[in-house]
Amino acid sequence: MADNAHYDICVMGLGYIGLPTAAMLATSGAMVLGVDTNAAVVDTVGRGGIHIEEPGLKTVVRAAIGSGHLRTAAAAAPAGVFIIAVPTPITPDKRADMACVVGAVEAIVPHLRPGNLVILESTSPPGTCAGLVRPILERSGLKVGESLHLAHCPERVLPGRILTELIANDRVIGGHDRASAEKAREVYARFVEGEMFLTDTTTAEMVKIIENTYRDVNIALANETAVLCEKLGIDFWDVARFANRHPRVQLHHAGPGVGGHCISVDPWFLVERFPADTPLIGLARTRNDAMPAHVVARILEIVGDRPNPAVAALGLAYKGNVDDLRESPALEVVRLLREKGCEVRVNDPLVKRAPCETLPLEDCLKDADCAVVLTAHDVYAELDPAWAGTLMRGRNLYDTHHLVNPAAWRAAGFNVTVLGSGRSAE
Ligand code: SAJ
Repeated sequence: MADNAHYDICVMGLGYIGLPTAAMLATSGAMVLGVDTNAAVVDTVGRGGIHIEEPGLKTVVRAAIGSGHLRTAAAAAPAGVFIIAVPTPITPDKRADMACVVGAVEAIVPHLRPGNLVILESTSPPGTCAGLVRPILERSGLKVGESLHLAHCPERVLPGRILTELIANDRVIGGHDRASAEKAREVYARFVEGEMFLTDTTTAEMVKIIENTYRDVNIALANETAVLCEKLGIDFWDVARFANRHPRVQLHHAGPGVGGHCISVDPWFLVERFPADTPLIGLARTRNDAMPAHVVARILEIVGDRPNPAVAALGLAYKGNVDDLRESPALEVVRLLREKGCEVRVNDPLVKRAPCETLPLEDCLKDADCAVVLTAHDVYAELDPAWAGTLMRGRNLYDTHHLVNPAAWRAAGFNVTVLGSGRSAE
């Protein structure tokens, strides 16, 4: 197929969602064009490589490229279906930054033909399809609901399990009209084994945002409970374990804060639009954003009055076993520690491009007064306390994820502090 030929599906954005989706569609037999504004991504993927870490992704992409069903390009081309999977970050003043969505929609307008279907996958504030996407699409002269179909089908996959969840998870498909929703369902039926629920675009947009807001509010409750348990001299992890034996209670995990490009971002889309009606959602965000400062205060207590204490920061990624740094609370902890005069050495074996220097584990731990588990990577759960003890100056471990086995570390002579636990060492 020549590069300007007609594709079945054109996927705009080859990131965490667009790339696996494009590869799955190509695997199902569709002719897919993957488009990205980053030339390096176009090149890497075009050669069958990947630019993000995700279990199983490399195999699927390599096969899709090898079969000729997936091609990449820097610009859109005519296709039957356009899927937009570009980022929707927040601006520093906590507003949805829709520039990438607008750019992607504008880029497909010249290629639109009667009967085309446009699917927005990017997480977007409720009303985006109707109020932002539709007017841009109609610059083509086509009318949504008549000669053009429009749907919102938010992704719901968990980084680290993307390929499995892409296939297994249920999908909510919001159509501008019934025909749009049904056409979109046909596209996802190529690889989705979960159930598909059809609705309107604004409902689908709200469903996605509220899923992540539900998590954020519940994590805020867990974090607040953890702080209370520290003050009460009891253990949050016991409280959560026992409370969760109640059939209708599911207390989330406390931790150093909420990261990632989803849960810590999406609730702001509601607060921005309805500030007077979202006191709970806004407060939950503030509660979670306050956790890095709480962690830093605890570290300063642990190292006491030692001048310029050396802290080994174990982990930078926003959650365990991923390489993603976006909105990571670990970055904020490191920044605040440095601001307080600590000498911070950082380790993260998964992160390839960090905004600060990262060191091998041995160099990170060497002469540290306190080691802090900031990301729940498996490698830290398996860390040998005896070995760490031979390297460090002080025998202090602060675990912000309840990850390590405290008994093993205490047996190796460590003073172990766990976030949420107000118990003194047993
Ligand atoms: N976290 C806690 N306590 C918890 C759970 C998570 O502190 O009990 C923290 C994590 O450490 C991390 C952050 O929250 O910093 C988010 O991690 P996560 O694994 O819960 O979620 P994400 O951001 O990786 O992916 C979420 C998922 N949404 C839901 O579970 C409702 C995923 O299904 C979405 O597709 C994704 O957001 C997205 O793209 O919106």
